[in-house]
Amino acid sequence: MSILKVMFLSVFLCTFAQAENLYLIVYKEQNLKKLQSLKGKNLNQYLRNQTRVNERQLFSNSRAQISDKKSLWILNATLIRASSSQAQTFYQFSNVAGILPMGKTIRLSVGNFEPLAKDNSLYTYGLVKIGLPQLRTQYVGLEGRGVRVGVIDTGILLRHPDFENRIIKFRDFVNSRPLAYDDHGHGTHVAGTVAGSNKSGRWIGVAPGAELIIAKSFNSRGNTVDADLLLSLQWMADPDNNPETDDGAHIVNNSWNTEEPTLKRDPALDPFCAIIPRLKALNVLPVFAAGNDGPRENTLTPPAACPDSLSVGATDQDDRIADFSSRGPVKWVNQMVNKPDLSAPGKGVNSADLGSQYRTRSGTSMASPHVAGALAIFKQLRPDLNASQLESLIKLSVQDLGPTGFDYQYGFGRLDLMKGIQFLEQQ
Ligand SMILES: [Ca+2]
Ligand SMILES: [Ca+2]
Repeated sequence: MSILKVMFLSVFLCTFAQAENLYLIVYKEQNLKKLQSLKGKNLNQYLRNQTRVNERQLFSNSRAQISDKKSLWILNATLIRASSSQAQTFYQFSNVAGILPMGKTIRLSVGNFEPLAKDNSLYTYGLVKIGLPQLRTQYVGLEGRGVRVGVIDTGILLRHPDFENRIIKFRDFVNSRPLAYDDHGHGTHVAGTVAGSNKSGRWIGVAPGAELIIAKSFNSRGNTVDADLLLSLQWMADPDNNPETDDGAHIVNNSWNTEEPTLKRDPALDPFCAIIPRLKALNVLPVFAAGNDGPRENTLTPPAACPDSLSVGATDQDDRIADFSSRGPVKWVNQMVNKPDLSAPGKGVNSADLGSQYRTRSGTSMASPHVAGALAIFKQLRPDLNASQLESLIKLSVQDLGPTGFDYQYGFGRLDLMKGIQFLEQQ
C-alpha cells in the first residue's frame, strides 16, 4: 500500500471515528466599555473587526484544519464544524472565552388550525381588537411605510397577492434558493399578520405598507438548528454584509422558541439571550412569541424567556388569555424574570396561506406578528425612535387585563395601538 493510500485511509478512519458537530467559539471581550458605548454602524464595524482579529489569531495558528466555519461577529464568535477533540484544542488560545456545543434541532410549534368562521367583516378580529380601524381613520396612510420588518420563519409565498412588491430581501438558510418561497405555510401566515393587505376583501395585516426582509430558516417540516437561527438574527442586522449601508431590519418577528428549559441555566451563557441586546444596539428590535406551553407557570423558553426579550402571549376574541399561551415568571438558575411582556390576538387568527389562500391558525406565533406590525406603525410615525425607545413605547400601548397591572398571563396587557398614539400625543 502506498504512503498516500495509508494517509488517506487514516484520515478517513479518523473522520469516521470522530463525528463532527457544531461548536460556537466565543472570544473574550477586549474593551467592554468601548463595546457598550458604540451604536449602529460604529458598533457593527467594531464587532466585525474584533471578530476578524480573533479568528486570524485562532485559525492561522491552529493545527486543527477547520474547513467549515462561519463568523458570528455579532457575538464576537465563530461557528465551526469539528470533532470534539478538534474543538477542545481551541481552549489553549488566550483569546477564547468559551466553546459551546451547538446543533440542537429547533422545531416550530405550529399550533392548531381552526375552522374558518363565516365572517364578512372588513378587518380580522385581531386588527379590530388592537384598534387598527380607529387608527386608520385618524391617521390616513399610517401603514408602516418606509419601515423594514424581518421575519425569521419558513419563508414566504412570493406570489401571494397580499405582499405584492414588498418583499425587499430574501435569504434561504435551508436550500440556498435565490427567490422567496414557503414550503410549509407558517411563515406566510405570520408575514400576513405583520404586513398583509386586503386582497381577500378583508384586511389581515397590521402594517400593509411595511417592507419585508425574509429569512427562510425552517425547512418544509418546520425544523432547523440553533446555529442557523443565530445566523438569521445576525443577517437581519446587516443583510448586505456592509456596515456602510443602512439596510437592516428595524423590527424582526420570531414566532419560534428553543424549548430549552431555564431552571438550571444562566442566561448569560445562552447565545440567544446574548444576541438580543446586541441587536437592539444595532437598532434592530426583535419580537418573540411567548410559546405554546401554557397554562402552567414558568413555561417560556429562550429567546422569549431571556431577560432582554420582548415576548408576546396570545389572547382570544373575548380578550381571554389563551390556554396554550406560555406563562411567566421565568425562573433561571440565578434570577427570576417577569414575562411575558404583553399579549395580542393569537387564537383563531385568519391570515395568508399557501396557494394565495387564507386560513385560520392559533398560537403565540400569531400574536407576536401583531406586535411586530404595531411597532412598524409607530416607527413610521416616529422614525427617530430607536429600538429601545420603540420597545418602551409598545409596553405602554396596552389595555390592562386580568389582575390589575403587570401579570404573568397578559404581561402589561393586550396590545392597543391607540394607547401608544395617546402617549406620543401627550409628549
Ligand atoms: Ca448594510
Ligand atoms: Ca393585568
